[in-house]
Parts: sequence; structure tokens; C-alpha cells
Amino acid sequence: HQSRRKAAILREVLIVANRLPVSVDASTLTSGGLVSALAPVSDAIGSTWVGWLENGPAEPFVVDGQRLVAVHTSREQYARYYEGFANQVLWPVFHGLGEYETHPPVQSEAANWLNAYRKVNRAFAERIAEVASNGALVWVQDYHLLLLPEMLRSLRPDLRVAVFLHIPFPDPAALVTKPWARELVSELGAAQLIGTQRERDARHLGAALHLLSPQSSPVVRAFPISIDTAPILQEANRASSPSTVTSVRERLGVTDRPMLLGVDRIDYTKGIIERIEAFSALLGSWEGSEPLPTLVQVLTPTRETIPAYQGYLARVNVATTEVNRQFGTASYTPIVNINGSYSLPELIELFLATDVMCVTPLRDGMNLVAKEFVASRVDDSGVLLLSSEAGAADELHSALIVDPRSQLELTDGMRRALKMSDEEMRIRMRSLRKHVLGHTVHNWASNFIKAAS
Ligand code: GDG
Repeated sequence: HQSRRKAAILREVLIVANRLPVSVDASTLTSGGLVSALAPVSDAIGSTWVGWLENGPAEPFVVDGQRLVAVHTSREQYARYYEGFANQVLWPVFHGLGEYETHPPVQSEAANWLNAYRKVNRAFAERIAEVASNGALVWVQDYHLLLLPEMLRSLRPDLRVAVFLHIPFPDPAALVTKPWARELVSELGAAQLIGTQRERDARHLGAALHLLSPQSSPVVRAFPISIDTAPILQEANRASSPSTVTSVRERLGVTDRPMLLGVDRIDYTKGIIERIEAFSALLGSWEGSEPLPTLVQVLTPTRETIPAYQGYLARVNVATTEVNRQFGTASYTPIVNINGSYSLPELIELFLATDVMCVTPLRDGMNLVAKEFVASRVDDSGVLLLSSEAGAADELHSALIVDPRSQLELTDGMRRALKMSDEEMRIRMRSLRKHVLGHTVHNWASNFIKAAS
């Protein structure tokens, strides 16, 4: 028994993600959720990262103590794989938002995207087959690399392959009509373990495997991802003073009135338009003499070359302008949009300055912003308005949970959040914080690795 446990720990771990977590010149590691989640695990077990890097070194290399292996493929091919198949086909379909799938005007282009997806997955598989030690654990991240399990099984049957899917898995009914569904699901099914965010995703995936690949037998289980709480707590403790909050709100022009906040990539899955419409309905039905609230919306640029994203941003801007025209005055701007990326300390200042945090995606694997907001509220105040369609809703029961497609529920949720008593707010926030601080990304990573080993 003892020796089996030791063998499990000594297994080499390869973390595989679509691109390497390094700056463009490959001189420093970038600090993302996944990197900070896996860094301690990686330190303890000496894992290697595998990912695409344009003109990356031919040999394994080390940055900030992390061993890295670059996968090579041309930028054009990478674009057809990444912006094409992964983000214009898989992303909308997996989120149950097939209406946003880009249908390339030329049929051959669609076939090209799928072909590039196969070829890039193959380049990953071949590179991993070259560098992995005997019996290594290959931990594949996300929807970009779903063909890897079968490719690796045929190239290197000694490897263990585990996949974590960061985005939802769709109802099989929305999948089986796709010409690529059987190939994708059966090649994915060659993994030993597949982790999902929610139980519902695990059920959907189980059903899809049963339908499309009945001979495959991976373990399918939910492993809800989380955040690295330590740096957030440290920053929040620094920023959580009345004077910082006052100066943040002065800068935003939101003094003497309630504030709601949204922080999202400009993505149609995030429900930004629906939120603006619900906010407009809230203003339209405002009663009494209390000052009207302001919605501050951070809009983080993303996937800007994709037509569906360009169209969505344009609609967000039109909807915002309309609300501001209808309800704004010389001294009141109902919706304040902040375009462009914020630093983490700046985001935490916003989390601390708001009365209500709106996390209302139409569908979201987890949504880390919800957990980051909760971790930031070291003062035990503030209200989280949370979509039932975000994975976080399975854990954050003490949030105000609403159906993001119901304008009535959204508007009513905003109203209830703004009216909530201090006592109810504190009780809810304490319970949310207890959960988030007790379930960090470190727990997530070590649970997953244990299950996969
Ligand atoms: C995918 C899944 C799942 C955003 N704007 C800024 C900024 N951010 C940071 C947030 C958060 C992260 O980006 C976004 O994470 P989310 O979880 O909210 O959403 P996705 O990007 O769609 O992530 C999602 C996640 O993978 C992990 O599995 O939860 O469901 O879709 O950390 O804080 N950070 C900074 N400036 C910004 O302007 N610094």
C-alpha cells in the first residue's frame, strides 16, 4: 500500500494547456489563475507545462523555476484551431448558445477549422509522446485539446491521461446533431479521468459518452475550481478602508448613491445585455425619493477578431447609450462603462467599493469573479447577485440567486439586493466567505491530481 502511494506521488505530471503561461518574449511566467493554482503543486511534484508558444525553443526550457515544453505549429494553423474551431464552434455550442456559432460563408473554411483542430491536437500529442517519462500523468486543460486522450493512447499507452473541462458540457441533445460530435466525444472518452465544474456537466458528459462512445470508460466527476485566496486577502486588507472606498467612488462619480458592479470579458455568455436591460427596467420602475443607483461595468477586451464578439460589443454600447440617454441627467450617469483591463489591486478596490456585485452570465463553467468578490469583502458586507447558470451557484447558496434569462427576476434581484438589511447582508456574506476561504484552488488542484494518480 505504502509503495503504491509513493509511486503515485513520484509519477511525473505534465500540465497541458493551449498556450504556455509565459510573456511574449518568454522571459517571465504570466500570473493567471491556473498558473497560481498549479504553481505550488508543480513545485512539490516538479511538473512540466506543455503548450503552444510562437517560435518557442526546440528543447524543454525553464522560466522562473518552471520547466516548459513548447509545441510548434504555424500561427495560421493555430488561428484556425483556436479562433476558428475552439472559439467559434465549440465555445458557443458547449455554452448552449449555438445561435452564436460562426458559420463560415465558405463550407471549406469550416472543414479547415476542424482539420486544424485535429492537426494542432496531433502536434501536442506528438510533442508529449516525445518528452513524457514512462507512466507520467498528462493533465489536459479545457476544450482546446479534446482529441488528445485517444491520440496519446495510441502513441503512448503507458501514460495516464486526465482532462479538466473549464467550461460547461452541453445537453447531449444540442451536441448529437453536430457532424464532429462522435469523433470528439469518443476521442475524449479515452481519458482515464474527466473532471467538470458542476455535477450537471458531469451528467451531460456521462450521457454523451453513453450515446456516442458506449465502449469508453473514463471516471467522470465534478471538481469545482476556485481561486488563490491569499493574495486577494492581502490586497483586500490593504484596500478595505473607508478612505480608499470613498476615493474610488469619487473617481467613478458614484457618491451619495448606491452602486452595482459587473466585471466581465465582453462575451455573449456573460449576459451583459440582459443585465443592462434589467437595470433599465429597475430605473424605469424606481419608486420614492431615494437616489437612483449607478451600474459600473468593467468590460475586458477578448477575442476581438471574432465577428460575434464585435457584434456583441456594439450591442452593449448601443444598450448603454440608450439607458444613459433615457435616465441620465447633467449630474447622473446611470451606466459607467470601463473599457480595458484593470490590475488585480484595482479590481479589488472596485469589489470593495460596490454595494452589489452582479454576476449574471447566461451560462458559465464556474465564474471566478463571484469568488474573488466574496474573498475581497473582508468587511463582511456587500451583496452577491448570482446567476443560477454559473457553476458558482452550486456552492454559493447564500448569494441572491436568479435566473439570468428572466428580466423580472434580474430586476427584482437588483431591487432586493439594494434594499437588503445590514444584518441579512452580513449573515449571507459570512457564510459565502466561509465557503470560499475553505475551498481554494489549491484544494482543487490537489484533489484532482489525487483522483487522477
Ligand atoms: C473560464 C470559464 C471558469 C477579468 N477582467 C479583468 C481580470 N479578469 C479576471 C477575473 C477572473 C478571470 O479574469 C475571469 O475568470 P472567469 O471565471 O470569471 O471567466 P472566464 O475568463 O470565462 O474563464 C469560467 C474559468 O475559466 C476557470 O475555470 O470559472 O467559467 O469561462 O479571475 O478577475 N483581471 C484583471 N483585470 C481585468 O480587467 N487583472
